[in-house]
Parts: sequence; C-alpha cells; structure tokens
Amino acid sequence: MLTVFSDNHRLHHGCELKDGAVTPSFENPQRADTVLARVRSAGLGDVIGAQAFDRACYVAAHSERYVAFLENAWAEWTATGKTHDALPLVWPVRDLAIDREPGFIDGKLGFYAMDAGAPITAGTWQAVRSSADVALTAMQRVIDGAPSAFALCRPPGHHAAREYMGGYCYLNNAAIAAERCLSQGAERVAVLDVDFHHGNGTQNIFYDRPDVFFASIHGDPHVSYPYFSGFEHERGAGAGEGFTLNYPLARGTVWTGYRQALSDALGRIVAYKPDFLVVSLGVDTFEGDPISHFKLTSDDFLRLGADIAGAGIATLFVMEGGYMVDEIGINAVNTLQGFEGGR
Ligand code: Q9C
Ligand code: ZN
Repeated sequence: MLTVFSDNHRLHHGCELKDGAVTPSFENPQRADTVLARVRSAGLGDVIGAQAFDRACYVAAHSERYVAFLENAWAEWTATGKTHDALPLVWPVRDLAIDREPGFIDGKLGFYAMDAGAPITAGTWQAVRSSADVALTAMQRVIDGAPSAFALCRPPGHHAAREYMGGYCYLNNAAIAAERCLSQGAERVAVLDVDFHHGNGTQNIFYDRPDVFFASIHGDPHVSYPYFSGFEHERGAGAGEGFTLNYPLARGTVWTGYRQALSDALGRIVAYKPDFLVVSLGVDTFEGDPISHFKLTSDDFLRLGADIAGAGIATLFVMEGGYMVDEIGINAVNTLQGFEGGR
C-alpha cells in the first residue's frame, strides 16, 4: 500500500492544558515519525510526498472565513505582542452571540474553536495545509484506481467541523478527501471513523447530506471526550437523516464488543454502495493509550484491517489519533497490513 507523508508536520508542535499546567501536547511530531518508521521497517510499500492542492479543496469542507482565520491567526496573535501558543479562553455557548465574528484575535479564537485543545503556533497553518494535501494526494491515487492508500496525516482532522477547530484538529482531512471524491465524479462516499473519540467534525460537515455516509465507533460521550456529540440518537437531519450512524461504546470495551459494532457499521456501509470508503484511522483504541479507554491489542488491529477489507470497497486510510508513541506505528501499520491480507 502506498503511503503519502509530508515533513511539514514537524512545523506544528503545540502545548495543551493538563492538570492545571501548560505542557507539550500529546499530539506531538514523534507520532507521525514513529508511524513512518514502522511503514518503512514493515515494508508496507512506497512512501511519496504530498502535492499542493488548491485552497478551494479545503473550502469544500469548511467555510471561507474559517479557512481565512486559520491562515491569519498566528500573524494576528503575534501582532498583539504575544509569542506563546495561541489558545482560546472564551466561547459563545447557549444564549451568547454565535452569529457574529469578533474583530479581535482573542475573540476569534473562541469563535472558531470547540475547546482549548487546538493551539495555533508559528508553523501550524503550513503543517495543517500539508496534512490536508497528504489526504488529497492519497485520495487522488484511489480515485485514479488504486485499491487503497494511506494518508499519514498530522495534525489529525476529525474533530474539525465546518467552522471550528478542536481536539488537536484544524482542517478535516477525511472530509476534505471525501469532498474530493464527489468533485471528481463519485456519487456516494462513506466515512468510517474508528478513532477512540467521536468524529464530531466529520459528522458536522455531512450531517444534513445523503451523499456522504458517516459511521463512528467511539467511547460513549456520556463519559468520554468530546462529551457533546456522538450519541446513538444522532442519525442525521433533513435529507441526511439516516446517513449518520453512531456507536458509543463503554469504557473498557475489548475486541469482541468492538467487533459487533464494526460488523454492523460495515454492513450498513456496504448496503449504501459507496464508490469510495474513507477510514478515519485513530489507533487510540489501543489498551495502552494514555488518554483513551478501550482495550484493543496490537493483534486486534490486524483483525480491524481485515474486517474493513471484507467490505470490498476502494479505501483511503487517514491517520487521526493514537498517543502511545512506542506502539502507534505497530498498530497503524497492523491495520493496513490486516487490510491487505484480508482483500
Ligand atoms: N488529558 C484525537 O484523537 N483531550 N483527538 C483529551 C487529555 C482531547 C483527541 C484530554 C482529546 C482529543 C484526534
Ligand atoms: Zn482520538
């Protein structure tokens, strides 16, 4: 399987608030480099760089003003004399004004964010843009006839909605790839999100549409991040009703329970008859992950890949979360090799 990768991911290395202190984010450059090293040592296949895509490809999944915010945020932040990572500190919840963009960077940060988990740094935009280009480059290979490809994206994307960042995510790489399929002539695309956390951003982007089917298997939001989406009753709206599917699972879920949800989701995806499948591949479902609560083993990721291959659909894998740096390479590549063995 071909892997697409960009060195530009290293330009983004932010902080997060943890236990009352500012510390280096769990979402660090070592993650992608660890996965790349495993791709190479396991002999998964060729590794190529990303092509540059037009900004319009990002605006297909996001609003124009949000993309402009991401592009300009660091310059606006440093213009106030600050040099540390930009994080939001105020949000427009419930009855506060959600209908007007603030004119000052501190307000814009909250307006365009769901949490304080997506720091903006000097290199963030370049890394984010390259990450989307990685997904687009790999997607194009599949559109052009490859049975599968691996977009080794960093930063991840699935928490990024049409108009907000959060949870280490800025541009939604999987959604941008799905939009690319449609603009290149596909009629239907399915996105399967197997990251531990609900893919709220992808759900948000496609919630009212029937042309992209979204299924997510994740930690029950009653007790797991992102807390405010991913419940079973969220099934799409309007023309999109029935085209969103959520499988919230209990903390401590092991492969047998996970597989039941996976089989159901894959059955629904096959019945939808998509032209392409995009898998949001988070490996934070691993038993050793430091911030997640499922109990999949490294061997279970081989089974995950094989089960996905059983759907028989041309598939793009897009890297999302996974935070135990020693193991994420093995678990991500196991999924891809399981897929290749299961075809
Ligand atoms: N102390 C992805 O996996 N906060 N994002 C967790 C950790 C946010 C995860 C709290 C987790 C976001 C792409
Ligand atoms: Zn995650």
